[in-house]
Amino acid sequence: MNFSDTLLAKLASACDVVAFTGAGISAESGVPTFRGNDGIWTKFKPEELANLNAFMRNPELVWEWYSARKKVIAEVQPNAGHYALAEMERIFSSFAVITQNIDNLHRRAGSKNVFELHGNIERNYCMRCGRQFTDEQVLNGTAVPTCPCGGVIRPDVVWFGELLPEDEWRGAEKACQRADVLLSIGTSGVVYPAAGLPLEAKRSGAFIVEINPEPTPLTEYADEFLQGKAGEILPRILDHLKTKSQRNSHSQV
Ligand code: BJW
Ligand code: ZN
Repeated sequence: MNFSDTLLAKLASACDVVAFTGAGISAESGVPTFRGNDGIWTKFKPEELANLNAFMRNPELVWEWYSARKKVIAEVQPNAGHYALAEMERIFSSFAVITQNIDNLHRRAGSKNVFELHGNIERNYCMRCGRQFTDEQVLNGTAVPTCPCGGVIRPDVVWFGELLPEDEWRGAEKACQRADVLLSIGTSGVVYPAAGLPLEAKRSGAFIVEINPEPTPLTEYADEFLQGKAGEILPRILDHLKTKSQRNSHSQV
């Protein structure tokens, strides 16, 4: 796949860049997506697992699901897509990763400016007193972990019907409003309010690039649709950026 001259020119002149990511960027690390053919929710219905009512009704089942996912995520590694974004943070004057993922793989790849819209599976907290717990403290064989205060402990993730963490959301919105280019990577774009961010960036003048093997509801609004895998396309974009910054540094000598 060759990149268009317009895309290369937009990237060459961009100061503020945002990468908006979803489960697809972690697929090549071995983390299943939610809604793809081998997505998690072909086997489990989201309403049975990712909402507070479901947790109150059947905490054992929800904890079983999260314990299994915590184990998968602890064993996988960031892939070429995550690493390419971490390097881009060193190239652009301002670069933010806004992720819907809870797997912490962006930070593990070296990205620093990360907004986690849906929480982080490595954290847990008591629903009564708010005390934080590590995985070692909660994954001790008890089906539903409890706090010394008697409260039930839950994973620190955002379920349907819950508000997104305020600081992360505010930071993400600001980054989108000032972005010159937004890369929407590996998300089906159906879960709101996160799915509205690329459109908010577009309304503020950003050039929207979508990277996904499949079209999504965002595709018709994207300025460029790069059809394929994040782990293959992002390193190629990075190569172009590096070639360009090398050329610039030679011309300054
Ligand atoms: C690749 C690839 C490769 C594969 N390379 N790509 C009706 C209309 C509009 C909104 C609503 C509505 N009814 C209810 C709502 C609100 C609701 C919502 O949006 N629902 C819609 C689904 C209908 N949203 C909420 O409830 C949110 N809160 C909220 O709105 O608060 C206000 C409120 C308060 C009180 C009452 C009502 C409202 C909260 C949403 C929380 C979402 N949480 C989850 C679970 C997190 C914890 C966990 O992981 O367990 O977040 S749901 C799940 O979906 C997860 C994800 O972050 C999120 C998005 O999924 P994502 O990342 O897009 O993954 P997939 O699988 O869908 O897509 C993967 C893509 O990758 C595909 O396109 C592939 O093609 C692609 N791909 N391989 C690149 N190699
Ligand atoms: Zn407690």
